[in-house]
Formats: sequence, C-alpha cells, structure tokens
Amino acid sequence: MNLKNDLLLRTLRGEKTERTPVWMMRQAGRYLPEYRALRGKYSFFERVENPELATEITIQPIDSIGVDAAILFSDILVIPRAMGLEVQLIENEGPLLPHPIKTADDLKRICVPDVLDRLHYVMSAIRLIKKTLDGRVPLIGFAGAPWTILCYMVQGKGSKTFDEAKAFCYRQPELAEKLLQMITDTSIAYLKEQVSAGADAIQLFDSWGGLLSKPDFEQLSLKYMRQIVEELKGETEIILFAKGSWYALKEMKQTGASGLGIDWCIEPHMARSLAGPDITLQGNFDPAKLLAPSARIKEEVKQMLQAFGKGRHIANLGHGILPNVPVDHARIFVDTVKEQSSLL
Ligand code: 1CP
Repeated sequence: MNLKNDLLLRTLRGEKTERTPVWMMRQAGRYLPEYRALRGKYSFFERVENPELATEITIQPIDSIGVDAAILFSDILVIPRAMGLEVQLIENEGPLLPHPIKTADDLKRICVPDVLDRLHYVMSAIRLIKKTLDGRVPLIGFAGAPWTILCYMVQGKGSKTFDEAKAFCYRQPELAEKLLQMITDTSIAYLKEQVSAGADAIQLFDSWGGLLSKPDFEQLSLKYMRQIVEELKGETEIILFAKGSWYALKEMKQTGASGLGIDWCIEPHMARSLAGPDITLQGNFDPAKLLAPSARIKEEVKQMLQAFGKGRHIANLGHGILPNVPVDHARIFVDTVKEQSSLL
C-alpha cells in the first residue's frame, strides 16, 4: 500500500523532504485523555493483547496530535513474558517480574519461544493498524534492546541504577552472555515477524544503555544490537535509541542502522560530528520542557531545528513523553516542527 505521508521513511533513507518529520516516543499513552478512558476499563496487558484496543490506542495520537508516524501500542516487556517469565504491570508504579533471573537454574525456566505462537496478537494488531491507517502515516514497530530487557529480567522491576542487573553481568558473565543471546534470538524472530506483518520501520529502545561504560556497552549491548541490525537491515529501516550512550554514536552508526536517537544531554552538532554525515539523527527535545509555557516551547523547538539543520533529522523528544504533559503542549511541539522546518 502506498503511503500518503512517507516523510519519516524518506528521511531515514537520506532522501530530500519538504520538511522535517515529527513523532514522540511513548506518544500512545497516559497523557492522552482518550487513553486514560480505556485504562479505566481494561488492564494493561488486555490493552496490549487485544488487537482492536491496540489499534485504537496506536491511532489516537495520529488523530489528536497530527504526528508523522504511528508507533505500535505494546511494551518491550512482552519479550520476557513470551520467553516464559511472569511480568505484571502495577498501575501507577510500573513493571514487576516476581521471579527474576539470578542463577543458572533460573535460565532453565525460560526459552527462545516460537514468536508466532506466543506473540501472534502483536502481528494481528500490526495488520489491523495498517489496514485502519490506510496509508496515512508509516507504522513503527519496536523492541527493547537486549541489554534493557536483561535489566528488567534480572532486577525484576524498574530502577535508577539497575545495580542487581549489572552485578549479575559482572559476577556471572557467561550466564549474562547466554541470557543476552536468548533475548537477541527472540527479538530477531519477533522483529522479522513485525516487518512481515507490515511494520514500515523498527526502533530498538536501549533505555538503560547509558548506565554502562563504553567498553561495557560494547560487550553487553552493542554486540547484540549489531546482530539484530545485521539480520534486519535489508528488510526495513532501523533506528537505534540508546539513551545516554552518546559515546557510542560512531559505533552504532557502523552497525548499518538508518537512524540514531539522541537525548537532550548531547548537542546536535556534537552528535553529528560523532555519527558522521550520512545517517539520520532523531531527537532531542527534553520531554520536561513540554511543561514550559507555550511561547518557550515554540522558541526552543525553533532552536532545535536550526541546530540539526535541514535534512537527515527526525524531530522527537530525547525520551518518552511524560504523563503530566498537557495535550495542547504536545500539539504545539508538533505544529511548530511542521511550520518551522519548512522554512529551514
Ligand atoms: O497505562 C499505563 O499505566 C501503563 C504505562 C505504559 C505504557 C503506556 C507502559 C508500562 N508501557 C506503555 C506503552 C509503551 N511502552 C510503548 C507504546 C508505544 C508508544 O507510545 O511509544 C512503548 C514504545 C514502550 C516502551 C517501553 N516500555 C520502554 C522503552 C522506552 C522508554 O520509555 O524508555 C520501557 C523502558 C518500558 C518499560 C515500561 N513499561 C511500562 C512502564 C511504566 C515502563 C517503564 C518502567 C521504568 O521506568 O523502569
């Protein structure tokens, strides 16, 4: 099916576009009143596992905010669940994995599953979203990077430091390697199926990459992301977003990804000089700045666009949108990118 708006894909391929495409990480979610209304009626995994609900939530920000891409409503933690680990989502608190991986015996409880069997609902959602979108905008599929998934599988919950996950890797490196490889193999099969079902591009979220030193990032994260990009790059466009891992932009570019996400702690010109000219950069508005007065948001968006310059840029936040952002402010962000980037 032909896309009516393919700005995102053309930008990822390095083609010229009339303006900069814009979307927001975690755009399908809690800051939208339409989403909160559904949240009252269904549990988190009911929303994720029901293709009709997932479709409705995926499309809400397209209708309401006017972003240039949809991102599948799901979660990175469907992977540990599919591998056999229990995952709960506690409302207003976050994920809980009551029986995390700590020992060699624990690894025996999980497997590399048949993804079509365990995650069929994701592919059904992708097919229904593509049909419902009817070519309005591209659909981004996603997975967590293996390192970020390991963090949750070992720590068992969210954390500022993921110290137990890191201790696991430092004390039992062979087990860590085994677990990371199992997650990688599952993710490759999963992402290939997302692409077959109709996802137009893929983003890998390495939310906790920045907790690692550069050599540890190479060993525990990049080594596995590289395998994923290697297996998918002929089939789709891939964006790597490793929050905080600015020190590895050059190495991430060398994987063959089409785009690199950056957060607000690195300036665009610095990211460009590290990554080189022939790759698309995505980001990097501070999500908390959407809480500023609207005039300040407009001004800062203009500055961001100028700093990235024309072409090879996808406007986005430097991490997920916060639940307390007023919907109007999200709209101002998107509208300002649309207006101002056509003037660049
Ligand atoms: O309604 C609710 O209260 C649940 C909140 C929620 C939502 C809306 C969770 C639980 N997941 C999601 C959806 C989600 N998660 C999407 C949907 C598509 C989109 O709009 O972008 C995506 C892409 C994710 C990815 C995700 N989940 C990441 C990576 C991105 C990031 O923000 O760093 C991570 C780390 C998770 C784990 C997770 N799931 C949910 C929460 C609250 C968290 C974060 C927990 C933590 O802080 O450790």
